Formats: sequence, structure tokens, C-alpha cells
Amino acid sequence: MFGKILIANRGEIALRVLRACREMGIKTVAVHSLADTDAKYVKLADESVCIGPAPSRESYLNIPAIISAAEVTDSEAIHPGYGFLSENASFADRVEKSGFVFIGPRAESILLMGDKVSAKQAMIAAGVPCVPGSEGELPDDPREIVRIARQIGYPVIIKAAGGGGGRGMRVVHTEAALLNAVTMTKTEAGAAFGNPAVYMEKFLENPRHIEIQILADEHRNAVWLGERDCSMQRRHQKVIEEAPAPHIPRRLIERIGERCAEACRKIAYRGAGTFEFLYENGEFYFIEMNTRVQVEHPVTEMITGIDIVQEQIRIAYGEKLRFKQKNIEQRGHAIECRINAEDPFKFTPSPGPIKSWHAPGGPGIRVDSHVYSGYNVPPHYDSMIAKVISYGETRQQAIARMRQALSELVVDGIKTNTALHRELMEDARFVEGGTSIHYLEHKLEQRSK
Ligand code: MV4
Repeated sequence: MFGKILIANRGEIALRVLRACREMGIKTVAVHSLADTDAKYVKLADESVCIGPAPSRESYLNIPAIISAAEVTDSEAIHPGYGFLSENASFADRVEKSGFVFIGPRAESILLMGDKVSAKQAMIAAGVPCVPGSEGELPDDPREIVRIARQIGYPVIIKAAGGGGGRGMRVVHTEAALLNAVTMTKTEAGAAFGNPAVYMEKFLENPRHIEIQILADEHRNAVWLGERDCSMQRRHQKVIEEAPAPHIPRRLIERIGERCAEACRKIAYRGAGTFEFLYENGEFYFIEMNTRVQVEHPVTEMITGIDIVQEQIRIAYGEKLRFKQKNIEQRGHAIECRINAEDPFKFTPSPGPIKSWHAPGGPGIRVDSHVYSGYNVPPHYDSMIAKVISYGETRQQAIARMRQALSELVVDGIKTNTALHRELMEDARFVEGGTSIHYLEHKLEQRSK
């Protein structure tokens, strides 16, 4: 196994990767910005290297600084976590060309999935069901664009090939609005992603967001670890995730999961990955694939007993997957609440010193967090400060445990969204399960009236 891994990230995921390494007897190197010198994972790491000033551009996104840190510490591999450089194909490539192992997919896979048009084409070829839409990039000819939209039927959605995660999209309801929307999306996409290519899909009005976790090794073995329901979101920021997804027939999910694993074998995917689907009227439609470990991976860990970060490390080392599909069981139910340092009404970030921090505990409760009493939440990064994860034999028990956990949680000194989570755990529609991607935004609108 690797002797030493450099963790190219910060916050809770840096601590999460550190814990995985420790358990496996692997030494860790933390890299940090000047804003994170006092962070818990920096102190806990075997070694640490300051890679630059507070702004991400100059530290956590600073490729030469990170590779130099790997060199001076004799690290063997680099774990990118999520966000920052985790889905940067050029980073993966430069890591490998510098003689280190990138703990993630091959750069070619990151590129393939980073372009949403090529990702969708690969999935169609692999037999994964996709949203009906244009065959690849939209052509320039306006008559062709109008023809494609008529064929799909309104409403349609125009999406940037270089976008994803909700960036660079526009919904079109009428033919009169079509060409202008395409032109505007292309202009914005060119400026934002350096790629003006756009594609068109049928716009699904009220879907759920269901994603499938996969693991694949470099020997063409691939398994799926069940699904997660991430529909509870606001402005493309997930708020609550759970596994399994309520009220979806098991045989349907199993069919989709198998398709995802088969797609991984087909494209020779390596590492952990997530297939994102929209689910509406009993049908799954692939939209994007994420080539990193995700924030919400713990809910899958809780119901499968598989440590996804450790498996990422084993896969990167070249090992074969230690289980076959028939060995993977989903048991019970898990829910994750993302605790953010933010204003509970305006949702603006609320950084600053945490005066008092009490984490919940007890049976079936897991808290992934890097914060502590006296910790200063820096203003430069994402506002998530903790993930509270509950596990139960049933969804009902997971909710009951989450209610208790949230009642125990204390974060004093800064504003957080804890009250929103407490409210949602009592919300009749959440308790029933199966709300759409629009539910939270509608609920918040009602609340502010
Ligand atoms: C869609 C859609 C409806 N129809 N595509 C937003 C994020 C990006 N991953 C894809 N997104 C969407 N694509 C079609 N054809 C609605 C969304 C969408 C969404 C998707 C998942 C989670 C939250 C969302 C919030 C708004 C819109």
C-alpha cells in the first residue's frame, strides 16, 4: 500500500481522507492556505505544507504549489477530495506526469465526463437511459435548431457542454424565445467555460434528483453501491441527502444500477463515481456523471458498510475490488443534513469564530466535521461546517435519530441553518418522502410570506 498520501483539500473532507489513511496505516500530508494554518486536520496530519494565501486561486487551486508539496514531502499519491481540483483533468494529468498517483479516474475519463455532450453520448452508447434531446451539440443552422426543438416538444432546456451542476442552462417554453435563448446560452458558455457548445433536452418539470454511486477498478470490475436521493436542494446546493431513495421500486433501481456499472466497464472507468439522474413518472434519465467522491458519500457508506474513501485509495494503488455485486447489500436507511455557516433567512455566508460547539452522538449518529469550540470559520471558502448523518433500520428511525441529533447540536457564535433542518425533519412532505427538486424552494417561498 502507499506509504504517504498528500491531501489536496481542506475542511471536513480533508479530515475524512486523513481518517481513512490513518486506519490503513498510511502517513498523511496536509496542504493548507494561510487561512487554515490552525485547522484541526492540519494539526492531525503527519506533515503539513503551507501552499499559499487564503484565496483558493492561490492555494487550493495552485497546481505547481501542490505538486511541489508532494515532492518535498516524498508523497506517493494525491487525494483531491471534492471541489477545488478534484475534477480538473489537467491536474490529474500533471500529478501523474510528475510521478505521483492521482486518487481518482484517469484524466481521459474526467475530460469525457467534464464535457456534458460527450458524457451523454458515451452513456447512450453504453445503454444508460438519457433525457430525450439533441444528438450531441446543437448545430449553427437556426432552422435545424427549431426543427430539433419541435421534435423534442416544448418546454426544452438549453445546456452548456462545459456547464454542469446547474451552471449554464436556460429553459425555453416557446418557439418565439428559442433562438435568442440559444444565442445567449452560447455567449455565456463561451465566456464562463471557454466552450460555446450547447445541447438541448426535453425540460422535465417536476423531477427528483437520484444518483447512483459506483466503484470501478483498473481491471474492469465495477459495482454500484445503491442510490441517493438528493432532491432537497436550494439553488443547486444540496441541503439533505438520503439513501435509499424513498418510494422507488427496487427492480427499477437495480436495472439502472447495473447499467451504470456496465457503462463503467465499457469506458474502462477507474475510481469512485456518481451517475446523476432525474427521476420522473417512474423513469430514470441520466444527466451528468461526477468523477469525484461526493459530499454526501457517507449515506451510502452507512447503508452498505463500505468505506468509499478507503476503496478509492485501494483502487488507485491498483488493487482489485474486494467485493462483487452479489456481496453488496443495502441495509437500513441513512439521512445527511448539511450544516452551513449561513444566515437562516437570507442564506448569505456567516463566517466567524465559533464560541461553542457540541456535536451530537448516540446510536446511529455520525458527524463529519473539522470544527471545534474556538474555531474561526474563514470567509474564503464553502460555508459547510459539518455533516450530521443518521442511520436507522428504517427511514422512520433515521428521522427520529436525526431529530434527536439536531436537538443536541450546538453551534454558538455564528449563524447556521440548523433551525431549517429541525423544521424539515418535522415537515409532513419530507416525512412522507419523495419530494421533487423544487419542494424546498417552494416551501421557503411560502415561509417568507
Ligand atoms: C434538467 C432539469 C430538467 N430537465 N434537465 C440542474 C443541475 C444540473 N445537474 C442539471 N439540472 C437540471 N437539469 C432537464 N432536461 C432540471 C435541472 C434542475 C435540477 C436538477 C437536479 C437538482 C436540482 C435541480 C434544480 C433545478 C433544475
